[in-house]
Amino acid sequence: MLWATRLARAGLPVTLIMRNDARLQAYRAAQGVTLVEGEHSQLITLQAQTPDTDEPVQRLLVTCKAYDAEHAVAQIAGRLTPDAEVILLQNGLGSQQAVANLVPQARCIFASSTEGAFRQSDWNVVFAGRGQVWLGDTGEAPQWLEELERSGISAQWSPNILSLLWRKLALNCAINPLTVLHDCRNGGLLTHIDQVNALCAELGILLERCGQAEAAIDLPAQVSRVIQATANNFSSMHQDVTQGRRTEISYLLGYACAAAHNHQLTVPLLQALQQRLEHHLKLRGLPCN
Ligand code: KPL
Repeated sequence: MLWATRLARAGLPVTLIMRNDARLQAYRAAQGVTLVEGEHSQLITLQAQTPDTDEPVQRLLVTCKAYDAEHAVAQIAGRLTPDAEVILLQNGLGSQQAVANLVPQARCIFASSTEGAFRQSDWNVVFAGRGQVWLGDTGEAPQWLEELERSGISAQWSPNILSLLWRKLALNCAINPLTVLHDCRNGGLLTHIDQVNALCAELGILLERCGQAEAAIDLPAQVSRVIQATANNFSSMHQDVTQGRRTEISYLLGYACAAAHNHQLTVPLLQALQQRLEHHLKLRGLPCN
């Protein structure tokens, strides 16, 4: 919603693809999406449809959770034009590759964002923190990058997007599960910093083994900086668990442990963390994947 409202406000054509007909009807009743920026709020009306609409899609922005991405794209796959671009904004790793395998004819662009937003209610999004978006694949930057800038989305092309995604994954593995297990805000981890640093050391070895040595540089220092900068926030995984939602564990810790296994690397701390987290989720009746 944060992207759609800003693109539409800049005069670019945007269509929302809703999960199903019930969501489409709910959206129509709201008459648009409200974007809240500080004191200012604006109702923006966007075209909307369901996946089964018979209309070609040239550029698809996928913004759902990592575990929903493959299914969401599968519903649209038949509508993609031969020169389609699919921009993937999922957390962690694994879902992007699954989508790329599903639509090999499309240009799949991976993205990572530090922008902050939350939904105040359905169809009402609060722009909580300005940030940066990195997009990339192995090719040249597309022309439309300029359209993002024009819409107020600060975007940068990164030919090495995988390195950024690995680094973000490592950071999330070092912070998010511990905030759940210690039931604390990110800043609460300052009292468990030895545990965080030990995880960073293991993650650094894993990154190097996976050919991502650059993503391992100064990892403990960066993790520490992020903990301090977001000390008052609850991590996304902590929020998922408190609100009884499925977490993205398979695309974070699960992905890291599987990568270690594929490289015959033992990661006892990450494995123990994954087991403790799975146990914690099971006790709360939440899925472990
Ligand atoms: O990305 C985050 C998350 O919560 O998923 C951090 C950076 C840890 C901030 O909370």
